[in-house]
Amino acid sequence: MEDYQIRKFTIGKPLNTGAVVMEGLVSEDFKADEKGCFSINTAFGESLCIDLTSKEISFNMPEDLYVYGLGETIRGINKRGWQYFSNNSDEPHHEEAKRSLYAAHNFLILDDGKKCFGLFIDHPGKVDFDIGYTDPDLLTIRFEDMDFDLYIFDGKEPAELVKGLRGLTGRSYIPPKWAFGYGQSRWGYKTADELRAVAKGYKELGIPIDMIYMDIDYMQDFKDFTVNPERFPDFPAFVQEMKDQGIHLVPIIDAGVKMEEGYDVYEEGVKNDFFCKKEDGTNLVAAVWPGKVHFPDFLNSKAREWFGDKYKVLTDAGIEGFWNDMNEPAIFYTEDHLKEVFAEIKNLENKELDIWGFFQFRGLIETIANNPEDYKRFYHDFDGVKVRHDKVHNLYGFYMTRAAGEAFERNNKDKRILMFSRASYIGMHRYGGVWTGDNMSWWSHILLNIWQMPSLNMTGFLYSGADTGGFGCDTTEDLLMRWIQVSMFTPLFRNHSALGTREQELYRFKDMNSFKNMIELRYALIPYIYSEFMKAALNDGMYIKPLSFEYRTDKRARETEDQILVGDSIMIAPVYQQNKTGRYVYLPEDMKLLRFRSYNDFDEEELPAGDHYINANLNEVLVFLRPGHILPLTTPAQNVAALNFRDLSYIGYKAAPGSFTLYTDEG
Ligand code: MIG
Repeated sequence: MEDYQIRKFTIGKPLNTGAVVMEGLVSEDFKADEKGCFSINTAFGESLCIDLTSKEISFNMPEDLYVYGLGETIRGINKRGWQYFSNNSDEPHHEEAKRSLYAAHNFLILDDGKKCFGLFIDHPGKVDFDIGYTDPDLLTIRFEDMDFDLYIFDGKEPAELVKGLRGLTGRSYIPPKWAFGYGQSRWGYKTADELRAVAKGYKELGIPIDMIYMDIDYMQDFKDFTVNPERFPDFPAFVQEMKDQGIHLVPIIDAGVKMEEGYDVYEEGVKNDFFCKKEDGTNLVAAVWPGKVHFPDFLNSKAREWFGDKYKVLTDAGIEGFWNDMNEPAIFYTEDHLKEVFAEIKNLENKELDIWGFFQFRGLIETIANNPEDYKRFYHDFDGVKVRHDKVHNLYGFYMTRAAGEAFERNNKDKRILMFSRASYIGMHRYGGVWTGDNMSWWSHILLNIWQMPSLNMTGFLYSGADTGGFGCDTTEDLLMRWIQVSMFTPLFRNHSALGTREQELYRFKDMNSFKNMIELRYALIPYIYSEFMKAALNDGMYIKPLSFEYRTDKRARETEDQILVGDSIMIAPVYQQNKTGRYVYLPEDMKLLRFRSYNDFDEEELPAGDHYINANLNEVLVFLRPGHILPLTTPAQNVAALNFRDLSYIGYKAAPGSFTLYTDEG
């Protein structure tokens, strides 16, 4: 008997998105009144109203209600007080004014500290979550089409509702063990020699590293599944050379396929009708990195199988991990819209541009990328059903990653392959993780990273992390150090930055010794991190939790969103502001402070529950051990494969021996 119950309500005629794997759930009967409304009973009474006429779901939020969920979004852990759109967007400005990022994670938990329920809306189009934006006390969920499956989760605790979602949508993706190591990435590495130099930079200092990422410049003219032969003369040999140093190369794959005669992926796709089509049946012509592209129709299972098998080109060369990018899909422009824009510009050419003309003119150029109208110009063959893209927009990244995941199951049976994606939808968590996209080297984005992690964990995306050090803008040494002190606890730990920004490989900075200490500490913690991650994955739990999930009735704990629980044993309280050598920390119970300077240099101090100002110099990380718990540590090594998972040392706090269960496997 599970600790949760799930009820299903089918509204209209929803498409099967593939999010749900649980079988045998039948929709409950409901009867709408003459106005087209009906209500669903929840822990809060007959409280959830479905209005089929105005196409919305509403719920009156009591004053002390917390709203969790939505996975990868902006703003805090409690989502109350803003409006969020599930509308996967290539959005490089992760500002609090925005409404969408790259993902659609339509899961909410409503909790007043005593009772709770959860809901998952399985709808692949745009969904508007107005969580006290229009009316501070009202949750309103709006749709363009009233075709969706609504799942209600009943349980006593938020964690049970999370479990329910996983029971419904399947177990979380598990990466290879080496994917818990540290990775260096940068948009701009072009040649094998440049990648060798990165490896050397780390090796010379003895800083552990498991991965170096290959961004779009490894390809020949940005063509998927090609490797530039001049820059990588013998690619398989190079992959092996890196592996001999304990480093995995992880290439990027983009959604768009370059249109070019003689390019096999293009030609096969055209021949077999595997690309997305316009109303008139011709292939949509869009533009992304390679210039003009077609978009593979990942929603068509035959196209999916074909595209998935292409990853073999790289796995045959020894590659064991990938990141899928631009799969919202991002569109620089479509050929059709560009024509319209040029025609309108011609029109304006001989006119005097008054202020409105000027805005119109500027708007023409500004809106060519990711234009909402462009997403209505093409169609999918969703296994026999023709659907306009915007109706299933949020599935595209999921199905691209599914293509890869299903192919790995076929072609790389007994092996785990690293896979994470930019765009996602619930259900994709079975096939890969996510990274949180193009953040900035801003202090506020460290905090955003802290907020996103528990929310992503709620929606099943356990293997996740942010571009450490910040993607856009110039980083600084202190920002990178503080960010590492957060990312060293996230399963995906990758330093990544954009072309044209300050280089941020660790060996470029002054206090390399502290960087080395931090990375070594990560490696010393990997037996713990891996153990806690695996337990969360196998038990449908969470690896990173908000304090409120554990200390549910403690109002202060609920409102503390800049401290998070990592696994069962520890809480972290990162410093995320510049020029600070400490911070206030709220302890919901007595805890033992571990102030780490390195894996073997740390202070221990027992602290009573309550508020404390805790010092933390730039080279110090604050970890709080919970009573009755144990933190295992190993001796760091140059990569995960060389780590000792057996001879561990243990730090305990009021814990009996045996209060920690270590999980390990061959990875
Ligand atoms: O339009 O491949 O989010 O991580 O470095 C930019 C280049 C395309 C966006 C990804 C980023 C990556 C970049 N890509």
